[in-house]
Amino acid sequence: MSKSNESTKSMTLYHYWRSSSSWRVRWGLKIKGISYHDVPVNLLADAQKSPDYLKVNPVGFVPAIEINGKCFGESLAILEWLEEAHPLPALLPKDPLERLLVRQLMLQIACNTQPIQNLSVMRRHSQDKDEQILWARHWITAGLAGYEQLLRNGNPGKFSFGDQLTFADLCLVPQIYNAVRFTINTDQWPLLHEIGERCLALPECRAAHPNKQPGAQLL
Ligand SMILES: N[C@@H](CCC(=O)N[C@@H](CS)C(=O)NCC(=O)O)C(=O)O
Repeated sequence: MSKSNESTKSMTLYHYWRSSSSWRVRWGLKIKGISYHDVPVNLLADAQKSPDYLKVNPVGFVPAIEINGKCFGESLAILEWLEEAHPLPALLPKDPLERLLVRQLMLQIACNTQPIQNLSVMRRHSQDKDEQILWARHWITAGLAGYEQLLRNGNPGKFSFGDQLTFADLCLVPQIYNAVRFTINTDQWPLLHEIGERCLALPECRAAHPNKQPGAQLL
């Protein structure tokens, strides 16, 4: 692998406007001030499983990023690369135990919540739309309730970790958006709800918002 802090000559982000994993990466890129070319991948048309897209990401998920001609998937791996290659502004605290706490929050969303409610899992669970919605609501509710408890036990401030915006918030806000899509009332979790509102006021978060993306259909 080449030096992590090499200048990034060209970057292309393959993403879907309403994908929460895509929003994490868009937001991270905007915080770090990195511009990229957009390639929208329409999940509703199953474009993520097309032969052309599978050459970009063989596991058939968005997002994926092409950096200097090489393609990579997995939103958290991309964010970790971003932090190493472009350290400022920092999205992780310095202290290892504090990093552990932030990563625990991040993974509560990215491992324990989002994967169970993504499109392919919902479709595999049931072909019936109402069943799919019940399934998604169940797992999002469990995931966010857990996040709220982790916040209570942790160190919440303006954001999920004190007053520093971190990877945890980059995962939380898109998941809140998904919760709202599935008509879950997020003010039952006051800490994460307020953090989410605060994040949505940040320009980089808004610029990465689904409605601002190419291919967005305002429903
Ligand atoms: N672990 C992957 C998950 C990516 C993922 O689940 N992406 C969703 C959209 S948020 C997707 O591509 N779904 C398509 C499908 O389920 O077929 C990551 O973090 O990048």
